[in-house]
This record gives sequence, structure tokens and C-alpha cells, in this order.
Amino acid sequence: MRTTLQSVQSAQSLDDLYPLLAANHLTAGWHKKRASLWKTPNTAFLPRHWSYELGRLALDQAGRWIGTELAERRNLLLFNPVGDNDYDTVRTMVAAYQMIKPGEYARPHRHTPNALRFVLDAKPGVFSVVDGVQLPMLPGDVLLTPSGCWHSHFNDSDSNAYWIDILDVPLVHLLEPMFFEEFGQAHQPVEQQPLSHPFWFQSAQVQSELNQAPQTGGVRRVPLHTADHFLTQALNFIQLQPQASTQKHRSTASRIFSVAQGSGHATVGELQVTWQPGDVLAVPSWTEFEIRAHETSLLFEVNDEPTLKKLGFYKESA
Ligand code: 1HN
Repeated sequence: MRTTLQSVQSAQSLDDLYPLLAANHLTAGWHKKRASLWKTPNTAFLPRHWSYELGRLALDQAGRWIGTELAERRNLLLFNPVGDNDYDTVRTMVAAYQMIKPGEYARPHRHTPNALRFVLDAKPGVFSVVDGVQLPMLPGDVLLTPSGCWHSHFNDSDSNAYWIDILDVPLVHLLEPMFFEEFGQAHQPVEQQPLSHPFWFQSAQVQSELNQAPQTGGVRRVPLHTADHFLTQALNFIQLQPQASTQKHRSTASRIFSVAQGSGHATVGELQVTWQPGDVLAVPSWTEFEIRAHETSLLFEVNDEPTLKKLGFYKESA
């Protein structure tokens, strides 16, 4: 300490001072390597599209070699190819394609991150169990497993089942409150098999709400009522008439879109892609996007608006 103080004391210039500061884990605010403030959001995350056709085929292939005993979950992470990232889909969320075969049981666990499933292909007999409540997973359904809820999945049908998982794991990584726990038994005891549940949004119910929703410019929106259980993410279904599009839009929220029905085209920043059922689009923060339908289509959107709004960080561009 004494010698460090003496060295600093005897510095003859800033250039003498900087290495002494660095050796003591100090850096001059006027001399830092990188800007820390910028005029407008400057995400490193890239607009991206993933094909369900490819994801599904790859899961079928993986299923030849990987079982649910080996893999707690048989899933493929949709990572954003930025830097050395091999996990995050956008800054705050990760999406994955998951497949479970007939007779399989994906064992129970719980964790800090909030998770949701959007079901792509499944026959009757596929279920998630959330805190002892058994909920059916049928195509178009959305199921929540909020932070801290025990969850497992099983397939008693005669066909493979496929869905998209979306979790706020990257947000939990950023803020660091991660906890994870295995249930300790292979199966979760089932206590209830309700006909409806706040964690279960059935496709037919969403369809009937869409039919009653006002249409503007060929677009109908149905927000899912998740705010009481799901504090970080918001969920919407968006129905587009043929040739209708979401208006050009940009906000500080990150978004993940999955295709429930139909096909079309999307512009996300510089990216131009066509999309079909099961495909996924990543819309990073402050990236302008417009999604246009070629036929009557249904999109499922998950965004982190609730996180940004609670913190006072939500903005849309004028
Ligand atoms: C997870 O717990 C599930 O429970 C799926 O099905 C995907 C991706 C990252 C971290 C945890 C599941 C996941 C996940």
C-alpha cells in the first residue's frame, strides 16, 4: 500500500498514472476503452429466423440417440449468433424446440426462470404437470410454468409431441437470482386434472376471443391474461388477414414470435424472411419489424414489455 501510494505520488503525467490505476482496478472515466452511454439503443442481438421443419427433423434424429433419462429435456436451443453466445435467443429470453416421445416422462424440476410452452404438434394424451396440476397440451395451447413451480411433461399418446419453450433464463442470468432444484422422484404426483386453469390457455378459447376482438387493418390481437402469474413476459396472439401486416414498429422490448397458423413474410431490421407454421422469429430491442401474412395467419408473441415497464425503461419509437 505504502509503495503504491508512493508510485501514485511520484507520477509525472496521466500516462504514468493510468497503469497504476489499472493495477488497482481503477479506470479513469474520461479514458475508458468503450463508450458506456449512447444516444439510442444499440443491441448486439441479431434479427433471426428458425425453421420448425428443420428443428423437428433434427429432434427426430436426436431422438434416435438421446432419451429423457439422459437429457432432462430433449430440446434444441434457438441461439442468437452474436459473439460467443450459444444460448440466448434475445437479450432476456431463450426459446427452444422440445420433443417428447410416446411413453416418455420428462422428470420434474423447478427453477427461478419463468417458462411457457406453445404446443406445435401433439395428440391427446400429452400433459404438463405444474405443482401437481395436470394440464393437457394440444396444438395451439399455451401453458405457463411460473417461477418456482414444479414442472414435468409426459406423453401417453401414440405420437411424438413437439412444442416451443420460451423462458426468461437470460434475464435471470443478467440479474443473477438463479435457483434450480430437482424434484427427487421420477414422476410428480397428480392432485388435480382441471378443465380450465389460469396457467392453461386453450386454443379454442383463444380462437373464440379472437373472433370477438376488434379488427384494425386486418389485424386482431388477443393478449393472454398472465400478469398475475408471469411478471417478466407478456403474451399475445395476433391474427392477420391475407396481406395484412403488423404496422412497422420499434420498441425497447425484445420479442419472440412463433407461427401458429398460416404463412407470410417478415422484415426484421435487415432480415427478410418467409415464415410458416412452427417457425420462430427473434426481434431484438429497438429493431424495426413488420410481419405480413400471405394467407389468414396466427402468430404467438412473447415479449419482455412487463420487465421494461416495471423498471420505467419501455419506449416505442415515434
Ligand atoms: C426447461 O426447464 C424446460 O422444463 C424446457 O421443459 C426448456 C430451457 C432452458 C432452461 C430450462 C422444461 C428449458 C428449460
